[in-house]
Amino acid sequence: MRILMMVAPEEHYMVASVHKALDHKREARPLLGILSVTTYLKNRRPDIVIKFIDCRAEELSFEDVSSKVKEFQPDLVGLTCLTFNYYDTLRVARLVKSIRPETKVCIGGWHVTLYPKETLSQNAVDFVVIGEGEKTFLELVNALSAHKIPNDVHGLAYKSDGELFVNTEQLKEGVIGTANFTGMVTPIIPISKEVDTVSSFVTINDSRPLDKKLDEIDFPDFNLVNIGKYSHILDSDFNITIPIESSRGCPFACTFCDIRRTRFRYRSPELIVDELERWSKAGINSFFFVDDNITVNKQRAIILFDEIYKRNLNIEFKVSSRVDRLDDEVMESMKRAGVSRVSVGIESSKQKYLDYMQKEITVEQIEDCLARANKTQLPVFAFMMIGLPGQTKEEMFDELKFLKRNKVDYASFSIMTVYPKTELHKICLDNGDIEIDPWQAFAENPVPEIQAPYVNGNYSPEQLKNIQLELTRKFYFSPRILYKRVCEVNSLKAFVSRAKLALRFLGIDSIKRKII
Ligand code: B12
Ligand code: SF4
Repeated sequence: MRILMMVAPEEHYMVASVHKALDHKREARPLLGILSVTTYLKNRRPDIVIKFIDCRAEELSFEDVSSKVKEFQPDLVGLTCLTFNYYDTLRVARLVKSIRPETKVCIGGWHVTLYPKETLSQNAVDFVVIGEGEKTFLELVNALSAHKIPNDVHGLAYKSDGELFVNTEQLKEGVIGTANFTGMVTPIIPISKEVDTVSSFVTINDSRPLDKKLDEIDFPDFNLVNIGKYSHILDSDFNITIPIESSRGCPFACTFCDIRRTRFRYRSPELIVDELERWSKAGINSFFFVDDNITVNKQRAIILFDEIYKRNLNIEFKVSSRVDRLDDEVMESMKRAGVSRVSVGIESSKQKYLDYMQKEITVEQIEDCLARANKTQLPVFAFMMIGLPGQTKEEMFDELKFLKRNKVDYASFSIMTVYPKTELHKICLDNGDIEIDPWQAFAENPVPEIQAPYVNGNYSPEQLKNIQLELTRKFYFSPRILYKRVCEVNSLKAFVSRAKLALRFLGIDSIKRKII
């Protein structure tokens, strides 16, 4: 059996919470989800020929995909999909089928987890993996290579003889809190031009509990990708940064977030540090923890950071947390271990907006946390939110003063965006802020360009994006921040990249492109 795992080329870029000039190519990280699924499979089925291509990082086009498929002749293609690359992912699926109709196509990732039925309604898709994919994909491959119908593979949705089956392994386990499956056999109505004309049915099997610990899941094998192709615009020396996952899930309730109220599970600290040590011995000393909230369990986090410190690895790494999970003890252990940046969702300096988002924190807690981070000399990246319901331009600009007053080192200003099937999405549909659900329409009938819905009410999407750009420029071009960033530049490569970023922020590179 020959399996091709792929990240689709990025041709259509959906504008969500970040202006294109700020977001596009700002951050190229190896995608842990599909890498993790591939590694898990590779380690258990060495008999299978597996190829991995990240078209985004390799800057491959759809024509390149065609050649690769013709050359490799895969029996199964695995694709990863967020809502933002659904359109391009489906294009790859259709391309594969047009070249080799007998090849099976399986898609996993957040978007299809939220919309399995709609995704399977597309002709070119044979299987959808719902939620975490390592075990489900292995079982699917085992079934296919044994020529069996994968009807006992939990977490899998598929078409078979014109029928559509959904095995909802993880739906009831809180991986996606918005699941509304009932356990009954439910006919679904054809929904788009792409839909199969045969009648389709959904079958739901019993759910299977998620593993409490993540230790059974192998760390992704980065030898599958060309690691030199990835970088982050804010990485100080533009050395290779490896993403690493120490936990999954977050019990908090922020309404805009998909991870809201999902069960927190983690890897053993020793195994995580073994992995860091392995990479540091190979010459890599920069890491980015993708955990939604690494300090959900403070004791576990301290054990992890202390273990890193004890092993004297001489590494630096970035983490994400919440202001209410960062007490002095946690911050000191972070600092000792080598945390170079801690990202926190501050979102707003106004209590009414924090409450609206159900952040469950107060402005006082934020200020206290920032003061202590300063004392510990722990650089903070503040995730700020603008475009909140009814928020005025003045209020948005007030956030700059707040960040300056609290000596914040890095910040981004996302426009509040209603992401699919989040609590915010539900609220907006219930109270009529959104009359026709754009995400449902997109899931059923994806179009190349779509503007994700905003909630502000005072300003148009264009105006909000301009405010966002202005805020970002004002923040990063303030003398205080400029000085800090210049001090960080320690190589020519870093200087050139920073200069390019600065030009992009100022809109100068787009003017140059227009002239050319
Ligand atoms: C790190 C991260 C980023 C990084 C890297 C992106 C990346 N895709 O890794 C950066 C900072 C660049 C980023 C950017 C954005 N992100 Co982001 N990000 C994350 C985060 C925190 C972790 C991703 C991760 O590595 N998870 C760990 C891996 C192991 O899990 P996984 O990716 O889900 O993969 C598992 C399954 O999905 C499945 N699976 C995945 N692919 C495949 C493929 C196959 C074949 C199979 C079988 C299974 C399978 O199996 C995997 C293993 O169990 C997630 C939240 C989260 N916890 O997932 C948000 C998340 C994915 N991001 C999100 C959003 C909204 C964004 C942005 C739009 C934000 C913005 N500023 O505009 C941009 C979009 C960028 C883009 N153009 O795609 C949303 C996505 C919602 C959606 N409907 O698609 C999430 C879920 C967070 C949220 N807001 O709720 N993000
Ligand atoms: S704390 Fe972070 S990960 Fe948890 S629900 Fe809020 S935004 Fe999502």
